[in-house]
Amino acid sequence: MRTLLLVLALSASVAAQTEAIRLNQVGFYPDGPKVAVVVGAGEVAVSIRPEGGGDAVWTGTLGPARTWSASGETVRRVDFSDVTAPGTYVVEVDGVGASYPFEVREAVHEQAARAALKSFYFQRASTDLPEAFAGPWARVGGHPDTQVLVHASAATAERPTGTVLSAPKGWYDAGDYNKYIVNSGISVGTLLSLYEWEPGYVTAFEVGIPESGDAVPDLIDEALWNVRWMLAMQDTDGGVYHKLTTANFEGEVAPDQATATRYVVQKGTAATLDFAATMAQASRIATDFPDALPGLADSLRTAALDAWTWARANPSVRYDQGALNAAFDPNINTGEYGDGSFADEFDWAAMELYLTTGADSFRTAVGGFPTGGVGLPYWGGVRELGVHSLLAHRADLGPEVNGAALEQSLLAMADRFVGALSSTPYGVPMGIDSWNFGWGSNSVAANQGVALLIAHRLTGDRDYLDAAIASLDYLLGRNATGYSFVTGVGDKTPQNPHHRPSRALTRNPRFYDGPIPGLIAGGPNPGQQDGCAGYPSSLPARSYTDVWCSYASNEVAINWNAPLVHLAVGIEAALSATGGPVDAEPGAEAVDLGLSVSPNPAAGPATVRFRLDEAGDVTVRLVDLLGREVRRAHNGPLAAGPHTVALAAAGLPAGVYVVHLGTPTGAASRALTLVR
Ligand code: G3I
Ligand code: 9MR
Repeated sequence: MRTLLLVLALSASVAAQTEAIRLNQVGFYPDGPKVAVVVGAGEVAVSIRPEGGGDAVWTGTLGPARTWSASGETVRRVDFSDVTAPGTYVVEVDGVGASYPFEVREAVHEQAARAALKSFYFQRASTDLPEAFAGPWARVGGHPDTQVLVHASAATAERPTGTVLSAPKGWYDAGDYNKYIVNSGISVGTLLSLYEWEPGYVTAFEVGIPESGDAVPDLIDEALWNVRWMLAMQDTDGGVYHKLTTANFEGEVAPDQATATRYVVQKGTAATLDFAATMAQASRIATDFPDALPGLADSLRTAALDAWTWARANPSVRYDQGALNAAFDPNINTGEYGDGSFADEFDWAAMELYLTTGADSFRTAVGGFPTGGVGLPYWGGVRELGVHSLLAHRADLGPEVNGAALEQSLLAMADRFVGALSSTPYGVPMGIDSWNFGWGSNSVAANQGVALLIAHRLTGDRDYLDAAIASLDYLLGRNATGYSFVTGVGDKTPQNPHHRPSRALTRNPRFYDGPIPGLIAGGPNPGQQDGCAGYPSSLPARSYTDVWCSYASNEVAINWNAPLVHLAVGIEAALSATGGPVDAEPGAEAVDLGLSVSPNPAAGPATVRFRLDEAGDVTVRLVDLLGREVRRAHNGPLAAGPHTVALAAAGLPAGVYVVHLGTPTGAASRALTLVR
């Protein structure tokens, strides 16, 4: 009997890990909501235990069974928000198993937020990414974009077909290497909006990019990388080219190997207005940094006004790739971002220009700003971006703008999302409307969270913030796929995103450290337009597959990552006790390649192996994504030959780190992902 009890006690503390328990794989705030969803269990007992065993710190019972038609699952929820003591825990469900370990602590999403913003650095075109900033994902630059041809569809007397333009920099749109103005607009706008709402926190938020430490916040520096490219996409008449693109998608190769001719193609009303809005907003923000960004605010404002003037004269020029290909060669077969309704683009541009210039003529030009109907933004529906800007500046609005009505409309939507926390099986806003699951559905979840954050900022009401956290919980694991959709963030994360730079790294004969971190996959999409084999289900909430070929569910894109940044950074900002990130020290250090690290130590030290060709002083350090040292495993002389060094990782927050090895003859780095 004693033996049996002992066995039971032991087995209780080593319950097998199961994917049937879905929860935010990163963790929870001490005073925040904490919910897990369990698939296929009865009304059984639940306990929260320290990782690695030990006495339960909380016990309870699973809630009532509920069926989600979007996933075809019957699930039960458990709310363990009463667990407030910082630590690393698992959820154990009787007869089901144990969850992935998760943390309870302040600033629990700070690393995830950093990774999400840093991913934009990894999307930069026209530049080397040195190891000092890119660690094991370093690469030589591609796409200088200094010899871009004017496509026949964009030809003018001043710039005839074949004219050579220079339009370097910018971010790659997604898993492909093209640069699209329409999608750039919403992405930059979403990031800049975060700065306008949270200037204090964002100013102190560093992510280890070449500009870190300058007088401009990293988020603004990063956005300007794309803005400076956008400026070059404006034709001399004020109109803006729809995109800078190859004729066809490039192969599965690294940027420097993707060398097909690049074109700027037809100007269009949507691109020109998205450009006008973005430049107007960026101009407003640039005035905060007159010394660091001399003259930029004026240049951006002029560009915005010229674009506005062009769009007013050309109010319905659609980018229709089929029509374009019927008329011009070479045919263009890359992403379309086609959109035939321009009222929302006019509104967005007018709202940003109104805020930036103070001139009421922009408002009257669109017949007055709408006062209701606030929904969620997406690349083809951008009015909300302007609404968010108006609300961010509501204290300065003139009587001609009905900010109160816009606020009420946004709050009405946010209230519905809050209602979803109790009314839906997973307790998340995502899926509240059936259209939520489409191509890039994770951006819907992220944008729901952003809307909730704005509601929280407007009212101070904690319910909105908790619902925004639920949206982040969805993205980081409390969903019907069991994935945390952000590369390198969580335990079960996308390994094969449709992302050419990551894909190309898998071909690196020396090593592969996993996909570039901080990128969010598109997510469940029952359209399954890629026709890939291997989708686990055709049900909306489960139509996701982590394979390269699944560009309809597993691609990444800047307009999906931008609301993730806004959501994760925004939550951290809202809950920051100090008004700034916990760790704000910038820094990065140059290194080369070449060592091995034991993968993903769940607990205990990581094992670092390397070989020295000659004796000398050696450092083995663990740094975070900013290049900041968080652990030092060795610092001193070592003999020539093979070495094994233990690197203590206990106590560090989960996330992506880099092991740096410094030797007299060279340096090396490898990724180390800590999961808990
Ligand atoms: O607007 C209709 C809606 O009326 C209809 O009810 C719904 C039902 O399917 O479809 C809606 O259209 C969808 C459209 O996006 C707008 O949301 C299309 O089905 C859907 O196929 C389309 O997907 C877009 C995809 O390109 C294909 O064009 C994605 O939004 C867009 O994010 C994606 O973008 C690509 C770029 O073209 C190229 N670079 C990568 C990027 C990400 O995959
Ligand atoms: O790689 C492309 C991806 O970036 C796009 O979002 C997607 C839809 O336009 O298309 C992908 O390219 C595929 C092409 O459309 C069809 N042949 C296979 C390509 C992926 O390898």
